[in-house]
Amino acid sequence: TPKSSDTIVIGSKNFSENIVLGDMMYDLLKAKLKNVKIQNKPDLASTLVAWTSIQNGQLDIYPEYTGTGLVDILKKPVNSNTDQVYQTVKQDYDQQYHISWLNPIGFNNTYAIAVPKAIADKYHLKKVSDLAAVSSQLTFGADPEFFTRHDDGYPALTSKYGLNFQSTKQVDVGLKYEAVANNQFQVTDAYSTDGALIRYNLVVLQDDKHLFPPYYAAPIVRQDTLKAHPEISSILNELSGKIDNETMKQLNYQVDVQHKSAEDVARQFLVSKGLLS
Ligand code: PBE
Repeated sequence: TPKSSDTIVIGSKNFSENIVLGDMMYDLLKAKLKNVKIQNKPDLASTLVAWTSIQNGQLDIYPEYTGTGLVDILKKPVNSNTDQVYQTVKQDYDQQYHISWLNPIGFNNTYAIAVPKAIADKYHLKKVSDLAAVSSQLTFGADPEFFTRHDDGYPALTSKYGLNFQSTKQVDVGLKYEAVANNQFQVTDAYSTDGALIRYNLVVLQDDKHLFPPYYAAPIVRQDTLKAHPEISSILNELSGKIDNETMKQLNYQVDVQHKSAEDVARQFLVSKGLLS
């Protein structure tokens, strides 16, 4: 069902960081955009659901990542130049989809291939390419989206690095680290800003063949929504430059490891930065 046109709907994907960012955008717009109804739709099933929803107007805004836009949505080749990736997604979304990329928030949440420290030590793993010699003895586990992302997910990982895992396992994104800790699998796709990386003693292997592009987060907004409410740009661009990699990891840690609510973590952060009273 389409939303009513006088409501601005913010969405987020199904992991804590994206939910926290969506909550921040919701709080900021609710406080600063007067006389407009703002609705929050957190925890959508996947990138594809968020993307489909913003295209058809069920969502107005959600936090997206430059590399995801480049490779997963636009199907363009991987590029490691941060500015070029941002300029490409900004221009192509603008022209092809009438969706605007606002300014980058400041951190890069890249996919990363991770193993428990004990596994890294046992098999002498430092780089992803080190896995080639031992992958047939190991199980790879990931959230469902990683298996379906053709150019920056499992298919690309295994073909680019010549990996042939003994088996694979899919788990809910929120249960991944517990599953590694319980040895249900030994190799996984981490997100580089995951707070749980701190908690679970995992080693991130170096992406030595440059499979992954940069993934800087930014709000994306439908242009018809921006036209009706131009203040949205300046309000949401207040987040720009406020969250670096380490800060985002700490915020994720509060949600995923300390089990604080995403809403509280988002609001407390905005208040601490003077963006919300
Ligand atoms: N990421 C890295 C992905 C998942 C992990 C945050 C860039 C994304 O949501 O697009």
